Amino acid sequence: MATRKQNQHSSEGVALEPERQKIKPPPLYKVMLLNDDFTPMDFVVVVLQKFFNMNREQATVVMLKVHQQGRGVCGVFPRDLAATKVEQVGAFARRHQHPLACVMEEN
Ligand code: TYC
Repeated sequence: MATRKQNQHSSEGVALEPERQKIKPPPLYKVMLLNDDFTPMDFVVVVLQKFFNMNREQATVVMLKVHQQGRGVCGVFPRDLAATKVEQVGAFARRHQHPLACVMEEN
């Protein structure tokens, strides 16, 4: 709850300072790829380039991290954009008949 406080520097009795509002920045979400045993490495690299604006070298680093550690961050976005990325990657993977999983979680 924002409160007003008296301005101690006013010479004419009570003056009010402007309310200081506590506005939280919107939450951000990590978009992550999950490893599986079937999606080809080259396809994951293409996904990272196409949907997360990575170059081939960056995409390869992230793909190998997911392959070795089970999951990896593709990017951090506001909620609606994160949800759109998850949808787009899922649709693209299904269209190519790969089980690649893409999820979001609050940062
Ligand atoms: N593990 C897959 C393979 O060996 C490659 C892979 C990497 C799959 C990342 C999914 O998110 C993934 N072909």
